[in-house]
Amino acid sequence: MKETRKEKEKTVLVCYSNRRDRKNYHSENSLEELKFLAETAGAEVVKTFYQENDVYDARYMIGKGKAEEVSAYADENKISLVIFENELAYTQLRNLEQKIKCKILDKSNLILDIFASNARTAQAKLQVELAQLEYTLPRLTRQWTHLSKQLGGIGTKGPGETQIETDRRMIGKRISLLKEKLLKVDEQRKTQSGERKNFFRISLVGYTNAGKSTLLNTLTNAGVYVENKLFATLDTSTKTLKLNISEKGKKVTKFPKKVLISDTVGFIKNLPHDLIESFKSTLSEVIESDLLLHVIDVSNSNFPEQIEVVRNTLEEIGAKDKTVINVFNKSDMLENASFISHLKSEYKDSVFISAEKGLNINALLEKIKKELTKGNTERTLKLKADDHKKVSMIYKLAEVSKVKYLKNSIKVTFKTNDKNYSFLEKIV
Ligand SMILES: Nc1nc2c(ncn2[C@@H]2O[C@H](COP(=O)(O)OP(=O)(O)OP(=O)(O)O)[C@@H](O)[C@H]2O)c(=O)[nH]1
Ligand SMILES: [Mg+2]
Repeated sequence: MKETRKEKEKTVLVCYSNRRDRKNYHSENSLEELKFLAETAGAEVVKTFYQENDVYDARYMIGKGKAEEVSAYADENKISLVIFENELAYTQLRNLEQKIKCKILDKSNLILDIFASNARTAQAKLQVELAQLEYTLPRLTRQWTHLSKQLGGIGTKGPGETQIETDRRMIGKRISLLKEKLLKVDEQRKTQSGERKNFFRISLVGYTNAGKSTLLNTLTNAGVYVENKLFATLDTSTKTLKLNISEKGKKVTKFPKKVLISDTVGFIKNLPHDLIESFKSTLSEVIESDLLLHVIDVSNSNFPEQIEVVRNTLEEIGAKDKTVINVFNKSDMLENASFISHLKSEYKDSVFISAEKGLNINALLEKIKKELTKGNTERTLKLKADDHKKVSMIYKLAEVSKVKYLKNSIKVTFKTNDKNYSFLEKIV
């Protein structure tokens, strides 16, 4: 169940940016995203502080003067939460907490908090708890955590509530237990996905809020949860994609092979590494896919950077070499047609759609079909005369053109790719 918070926490956002330091360079666009994240978590953002400076302050991240300014503002305006775009080191956090008398979180804490309230299945809950504990362990001694039972709200859910007074050893034990449990869940998943091995598998990947779930619904009537919030989806849902769609006046190509399509968790810039690690089993669907649809929110002015983030995250999870179709979504929001043709020349293998309005979906399906039949060549197999089961297997995995019943055998001619052919060859 989603937690409903009665009163929104009055929140201030802080971002330090340094043009000379790649790790700490943040454009003002990052603040827009941080605001969206904070609001997704249920915060009311009342002010943002953006500081661009070439001198990095080891004690406070932002300069001492700026920290005092934030502190004074927080006092005057009864602010209960300050969120930093930058990842805070333990000493910076401690120094800031001495100056600013309210809860202080960084972006990773915030993302973990959103994951904690959006986790629905047992697996997602285990994964989030593990990531939270791994993140909390080296940062255990923060001052406000002693008060967090009374304070409640953003950043205090999950292990924060129950484990504050317990020592590192207890957390360490819990981490091992969670890892064991996840391993079991993963084993079950492997058995299930073993059964799916013979299907053509597609995964929807992309930046959070790009429209992945909306596209799954449009393609399959899946009825999955769609929301204008970040990280609405944390679990993988897999549906069958029907491609044998007849179009007026056109020859209908039959796709006997079953196609599965999965929606999964979105990515974001600086997604905490602990989260990626613990979500590996959810993300393994992506790794095992034959084709990725990279859904891009083309209405977001920041989409080129988002594309990079997604590509880098795919590389991090080991899905770098997958075949990808770039699906530029929300193109109903674009008014400039020349912009689309410019993008088409810049991004190869792309298609412009609106998942919500159902625009240009056929063009996307055509691209999928092309991938599906890529490498299909004609082949022949000879089976035993009574081996009808294997014949039906060939029908499942290939486009059969001829079946000849000979005296002691059946000769089947069909079109399929190398992967399916070697599988069929093995079972025959
Ligand atoms: N204008 C427009 N809005 C869209 C389109 N597709 C999706 N949206 C909206 O974008 C928001 C996010 O859609 P989702 O499908 O939940 O996005 P997602 O990629 O699954 O997001 P997460 O699961 O949170 O990572 C929702 O408010 C959708 O209604 C589109 O083609 N056009
Ligand atoms: Mg979604």
